[in-house]
Amino acid sequence: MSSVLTHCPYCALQCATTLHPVARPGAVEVRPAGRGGLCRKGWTAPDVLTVPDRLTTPLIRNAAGELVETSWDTALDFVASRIQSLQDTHGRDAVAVFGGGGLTNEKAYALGKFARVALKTANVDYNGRFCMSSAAAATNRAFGIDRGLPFPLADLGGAGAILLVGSNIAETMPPAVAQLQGARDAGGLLVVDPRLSATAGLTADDGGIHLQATPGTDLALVLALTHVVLQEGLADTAYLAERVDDPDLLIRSTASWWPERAERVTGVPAATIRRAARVLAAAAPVHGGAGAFILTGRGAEQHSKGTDTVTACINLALALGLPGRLGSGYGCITGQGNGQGGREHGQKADQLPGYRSISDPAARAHLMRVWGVEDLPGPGKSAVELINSLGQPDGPKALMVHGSNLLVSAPNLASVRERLASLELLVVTDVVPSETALLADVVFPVTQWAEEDGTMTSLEGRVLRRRTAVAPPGEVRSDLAVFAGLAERLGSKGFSTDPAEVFEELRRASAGGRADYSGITWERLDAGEELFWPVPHEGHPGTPRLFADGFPTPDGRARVVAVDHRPVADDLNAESPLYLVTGRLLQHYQSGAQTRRVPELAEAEPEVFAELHPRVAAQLGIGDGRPVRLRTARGSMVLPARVTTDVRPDTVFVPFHFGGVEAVNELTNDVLDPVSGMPEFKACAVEVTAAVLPVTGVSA
Ligand SMILES: Nc1nc2c(c(=O)[nH]1)N[C@H]1C(S)=C(S)[C@@H](COP(=O)(O)OP(=O)(O)OC[C@H]3O[C@@H](n4cnc5c(=O)[nH]c(N)nc54)[C@H](O)[C@@H]3O)O[C@H]1N2
Ligand SMILES: Nc1nc2c(c(=O)[nH]1)N[C@H]1C(S)=C(S)[C@@H](COP(=O)(O)OP(=O)(O)OC[C@H]3O[C@@H](n4cnc5c(=O)[nH]c(N)nc54)[C@H](O)[C@@H]3O)O[C@H]1N2
Ligand code: SF4
Ligand SMILES: [Mo]
Repeated sequence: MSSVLTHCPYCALQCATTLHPVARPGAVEVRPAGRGGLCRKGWTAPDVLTVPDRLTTPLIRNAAGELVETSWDTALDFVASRIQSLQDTHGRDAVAVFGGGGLTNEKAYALGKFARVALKTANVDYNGRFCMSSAAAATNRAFGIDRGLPFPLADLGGAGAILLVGSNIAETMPPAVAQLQGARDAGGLLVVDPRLSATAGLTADDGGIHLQATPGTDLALVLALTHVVLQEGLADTAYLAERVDDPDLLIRSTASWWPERAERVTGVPAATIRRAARVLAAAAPVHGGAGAFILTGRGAEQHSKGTDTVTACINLALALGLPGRLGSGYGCITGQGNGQGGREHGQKADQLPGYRSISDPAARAHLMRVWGVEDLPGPGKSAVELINSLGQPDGPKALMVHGSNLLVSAPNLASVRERLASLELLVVTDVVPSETALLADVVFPVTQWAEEDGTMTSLEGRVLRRRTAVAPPGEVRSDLAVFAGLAERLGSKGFSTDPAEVFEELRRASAGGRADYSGITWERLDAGEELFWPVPHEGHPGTPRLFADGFPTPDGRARVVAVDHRPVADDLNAESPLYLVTGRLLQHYQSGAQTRRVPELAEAEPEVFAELHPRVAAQLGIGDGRPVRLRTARGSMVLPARVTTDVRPDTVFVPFHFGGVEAVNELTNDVLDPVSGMPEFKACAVEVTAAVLPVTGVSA
């Protein structure tokens, strides 16, 4: 076998790799195929193909309560008959489907179609709701479209200033740090993070600015930055007059956020706020600068006000005249491998393929034609609402999970556990026995990246080919086989197990939609064409940059939405005087289901820990490595302290990649952003005490 050109399985950067054959069955060797190289996760990704506990046959729970091996036919027959009887008794919506942003476009599309056409249920949503949904909601309402980066990533390289709000790309997308170099050289890297993250650390040598704001106060900070821009006459008034619907609203909504007021809320000195605003403005095209970008990550977005915080960032970008200008703009740094494509083709509760709205009669009519059906369900519940409804009197009695490890990554796990336990049927499709799979009644084993063909859409809206390099082990099949096998048994036709066929159907389904893939073919991609959606016909070159000639809103202007600061929902109180903040480590990916199984990564970061400031450690009378107990309104856990001046004294940071008693989501708040349905993963009040227990991660 010769080498195969494909992409890394993990994050939305989708670094290009070549896979090379090795002697061991099912194994490959990886080499970088792009300019940026790979991070440690990318280098070690092949290990996941051959982990000792890889799922290789379907599993079914026997009378003794154990998961035992079974055949595909037995498992599919069982699941189909349970679905049938639950739907006969409780109605169509009694079955729910939960998808993932790591699935290929073909899998994600087939999942949404399976839910709407074969199950005829409204209850479908996915883990992207935990990820970039607040940015999606904000960009949809401001620009009329949601493509994470509406420009190629490489455009960042030429910028004179980049404001990163709650993004730690030095750990979460290491090869992308190269794109910050221009801004760093110009002293224009501005990072908002309550921690001196690896990314915030980059500002130190280069004259950039780390704005170490109190958790949950980005909205106030960005309102103040915008205030300074407007008050100091730094705004792009011609742009505002031409391209923005209501410039006065922008001025009114930021008028009361003078920097001294923001300093009291955020802890960032007023002088620093003024300096940051001036650095950013100086790089804007209106002042003849090299270009300026504002980028948001999960630190800004995973809050009950995440949509409004992103809106404030967009308003600041509009004030400076950035969106739609070559070499400038606003973007959201999408996270999951197919976080972008996964949100375009119908896994989302309110959405049909091509980023169409399920409530739009014309969109519904189009999909009914493509799918050959007479009716479609309406919008369903967003992820956390869906989870909270499981097993309730009016809620779903069965859940199918594809590509998410909810028992680690969903907020307020005590509640998630209770809801999953109340189900009559839990079906999990995965590549490894994740924490969630181990709870299932039926488990289907599926192909992963190097074992399958398909497409992924990167954070910049570029569609990429995933290619097969090795045969999957044992009885492993694609998620497509689960959908097709069940659809057939439920009496639905038109579900292919061939990803190339599914993509052809996706092209037709997306045609005319906002995310139009109809002009993309695997042949074009295989010929090396760089295609950014929309690509409305086969002769179309694709759309690397959006908004050059206007915004896809009714009048072509960007919408200003007035927003204001509000505190985190579960704010500090006498008993819980610190903020608990969660996030990522370089070595682990998401729930850790994959990376905790890679020896090199597991050795580098073997267990959960809590970063605490030395002042907090001194108050507790503890040293580095000693156990502390964290307690929030939802739960408590014991874990070792990592004492560091990198966190604010009012902040405790815990990574979320660990399961069981090490899962920080036992403590997080499942309160939602009212617009996006995003839970408040990033901040809640926590009580920290010295623990007397040994560090075994005991939860109580
Ligand atoms: N190594 C690694 N890389 C990944 C992933 C992974 O799991 N591991 N996952 C991928 C995915 S799906 C995603 S979504 C991306 C996420 O990528 P990022 O958004 O970069 O990741 P996080 O670590 O969740 O959050 C970023 C930063 O937000 C800070 N933060 C916490 N609270 C606040 C706040 O209130 N305000 C501000 N301004 N900052 C705050 C944290 O200290 C953290 O440094 O990464 C992708 N890449
Ligand atoms: N506290 C806290 N919690 C968080 C976050 C945070 O910052 N803090 N971040 C949130 C964010 S941004 C995200 S994206 C979520 C992610 O969290 P999850 O939704 O749990 O995502 P993963 O861990 O990537 O889970 C993917 C699962 O799918 C499996 N898998 C991989 N490929 C396939 C496939 O092709 N088919 C199928 N069926 N399975 C596959 C993997 O083995 C794994 O078990 O976590 C969220 N949770
Ligand atoms: S940055 Fe993301 S895509 Fe690139 S190698 Fe690392 S995990 Fe893979
Ligand atoms: Mo994410």
